[in-house]
Amino acid sequence: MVLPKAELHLHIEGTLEPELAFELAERNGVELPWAGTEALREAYRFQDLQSFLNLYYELMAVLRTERDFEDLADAYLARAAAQGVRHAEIFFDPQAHIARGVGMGTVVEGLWRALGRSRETHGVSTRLIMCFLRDESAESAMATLEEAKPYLDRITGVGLDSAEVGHPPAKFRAVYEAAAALGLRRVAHAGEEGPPAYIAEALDVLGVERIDHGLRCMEDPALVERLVRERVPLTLCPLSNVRLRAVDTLADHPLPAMLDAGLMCTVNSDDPAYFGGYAGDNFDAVQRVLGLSQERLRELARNSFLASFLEDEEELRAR
Ligand code: ES4
Ligand code: ZN
Repeated sequence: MVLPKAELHLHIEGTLEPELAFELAERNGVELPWAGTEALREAYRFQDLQSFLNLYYELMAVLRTERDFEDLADAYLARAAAQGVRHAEIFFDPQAHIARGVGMGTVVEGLWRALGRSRETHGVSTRLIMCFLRDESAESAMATLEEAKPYLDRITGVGLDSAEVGHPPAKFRAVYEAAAALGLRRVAHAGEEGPPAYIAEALDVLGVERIDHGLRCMEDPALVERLVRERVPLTLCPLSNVRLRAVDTLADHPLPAMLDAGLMCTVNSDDPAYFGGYAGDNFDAVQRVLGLSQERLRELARNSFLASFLEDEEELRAR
């Protein structure tokens, strides 16, 4: 049986499969430096977060029109639904598009064409979370928040992603304060490649409600104790951690220890086109390789709804 689940850590640009990338390249007259889908898939051998991000930003060149973003989101939602996803909280990176001359309106309206009808077409409810690129300036993040103001009825929250090390959460204090004042929910990537201190800083300085990844909390027992006590959800992405070499192999993943410690873990896919699997594939992998019990898997699925931004009534319907 496929477990009903919510996906809470998913970059929509990271769902761009090579086949769709080539289709969009053709449609938009964009030249790609790979001979074909096979050659592109072979380029998906990453050393770390940065080597992945370089390819991830390069391939975005094929996303140009509202229809491109609609097609991207529709393809993701169909795949997610087939793997038991009933609710998806979807990240997007507006600065990466604005820098290429593709405006906030094109991105949000395009994504919304798919998201707005997703309950009917795919049986998946959705939320949109706008991420700031932490390797860009705080001023750029603030300008991006300003540009998003006409679309706030479609944007539930803000997040923080891209290259982590050297870009601590506190850099974005003012923009998160402004986002909170606008009624936006707050999450941030922390403790993927960055140190455990970034996790505490995201909670204390940015006021986030969830930590994306948070894997490296395990290096700091006092921090683990705090995360357990405060029931801070962590959106873990096991297959991503293997591909970006945050862990050596899936068998070395700390998920079982994290659950045993009492942490509120969820399992998600991050950038499924690049990391070899969607939400259900991540669940299957941790069951198979880490030997998680049915009870643990049900706990992970339950946590995903509890940690979501669904309202109570919607949450019950989704399950
Ligand atoms: C990302 Cl895995 C990961 N980490 C940080 N930023 C990202 N953007 C897309 N995927
Ligand atoms: Zn991520």
